[in-house]
Amino acid sequence: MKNIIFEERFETLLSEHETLLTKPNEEPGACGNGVYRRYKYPVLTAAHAPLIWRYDFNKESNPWLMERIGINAVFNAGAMFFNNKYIVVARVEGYDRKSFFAIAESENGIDNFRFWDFPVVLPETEDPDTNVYDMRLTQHEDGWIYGIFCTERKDPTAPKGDLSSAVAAAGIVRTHDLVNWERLPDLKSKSQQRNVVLHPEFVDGKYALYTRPQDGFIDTGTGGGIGWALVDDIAKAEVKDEIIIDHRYYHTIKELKNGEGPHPIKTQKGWLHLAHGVRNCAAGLRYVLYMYMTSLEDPTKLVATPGGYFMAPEETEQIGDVSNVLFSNGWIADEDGTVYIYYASSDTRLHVAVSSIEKLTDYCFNTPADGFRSAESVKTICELVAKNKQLSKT
Ligand code: BGC
Ligand code: BMA
Repeated sequence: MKNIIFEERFETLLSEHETLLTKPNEEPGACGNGVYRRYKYPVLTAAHAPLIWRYDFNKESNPWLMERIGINAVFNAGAMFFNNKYIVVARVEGYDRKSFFAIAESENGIDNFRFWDFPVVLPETEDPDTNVYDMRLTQHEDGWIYGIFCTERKDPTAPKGDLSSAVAAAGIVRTHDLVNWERLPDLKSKSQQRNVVLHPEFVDGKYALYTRPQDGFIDTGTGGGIGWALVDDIAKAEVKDEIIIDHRYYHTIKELKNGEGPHPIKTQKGWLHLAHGVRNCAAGLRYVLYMYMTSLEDPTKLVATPGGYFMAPEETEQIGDVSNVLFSNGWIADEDGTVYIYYASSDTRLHVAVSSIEKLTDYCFNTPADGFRSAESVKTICELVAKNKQLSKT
C-alpha cells in the first residue's frame, strides 16, 4: 500500500534540503569597514546536516518519516584547501549535547558547502573522550595533516554530586586523506589545555605548539594567555617549557581569556594570527576575534598588536545557544592572497568573511595598539583628526 504521508514528506524534505544547500551566498551591499567582507548567509547550519544522518528512510521502520537523530548546531570549524576544494572540519553538536567532527566541502569557499556522507570516526585513546570539539587543521612540513582538538572528560576528583567539573586536554590526530585518522597520545601538560594549535613549520627542528594553559576547566587563572611550547616528538607530545607570547590585560577585550584561532598564515611581514578574546560582563562571557603578528625569525616575538577587536558578533550573530560569541579556528589563504575566514556565531552556525593577506597585514600594522586607558584612546583619535585636518588644508 502506498504511504502518502511518507511519500509527500520524502519529496518535501529532499527538495527543501537541496534548496538550502545550493542557495548562492551574497556579498553584502553596504561598504563595510574595508578590512573584510562578511557574506550574508551562514555557510553551514544544523539544517545543512545530511538527511541520511537524521532520518531512517525505510518505510517499514519509519512510516511517518520522523527525524530520529537531531542535530543542534554546526559551528567552530577547522579549514584547509585540499584536493582543489575548500574543506572545513566542523564541530557538529547533536541534540544530546555531544559534539563530533564532520567534513564539508565547497568549490568556491563561500557557498554550496556539502557534508561528506559519514562524520569523522575519531579513534580514541585508552581514556575515552566524553566530548570533542574545535579542531585546528595543520598541513605540517613533515608531510602529515594534523588535527588538534579539545577532548573533555569528567573530572575524576570532583566531589560526589558535582556533575559539571571537567578536565580539558589537547587531543592529537593525523591523516593523509581526511578519512583515515591516526590518534596519537593526548598532549601531556602540567595544566589543563584548550585551544592548542600546531605551527605549520619546524622551529629549531622541533614541533611548535600554541598553547593556552588554564588553572581550571573554565578559569585560565594564572595561565597568562596564548603560550608557546616546543615538542621533540609529536607522537609523545609533552609541554615542558611553556612561555606566554600573547598576554591578557585588564580592561581589554581579552581580559578574562584568550586563545589561538587557526594556525597563523606566513606573510612577508611576519606570521599573521587570528585569535579570540573573552571578557566577562553581566550578560556572561563575550567572545570576540582579534589579530596579532609575530616575527618570522622568532615566532615568539610580537611585531604587530592592533588594539581592540577585529570582529565582534553583529545582529543575528549575537543570538544562539551560547549568545554573544564569535569564535574561529579555521581560515584558508588562496595563492592569490585572498583569505577566507570561517567564523562561528554564538555556538550555533558557521559563517565566512573574506579579506586578503595584504589588507590583514595592513590592518595589523596600522591599527593603533591598545593604550589601556580612556585618555590614550582619545589621544589616538585626536592624532588622526589632526592628520585629517592637515590634509584638507593642503
Ligand atoms: C563546551 C565548550 C566550552 C567549554 C568551556 C565545554 O563543555 O562544550 O563549548 O568552550 O565547555 O565553557
Ligand atoms: C569555548 C570554546 C568554544 C566555544 C566557546 C563559547 O571555550 O572552546 O567551543 O565556542 O567556549 O562557548
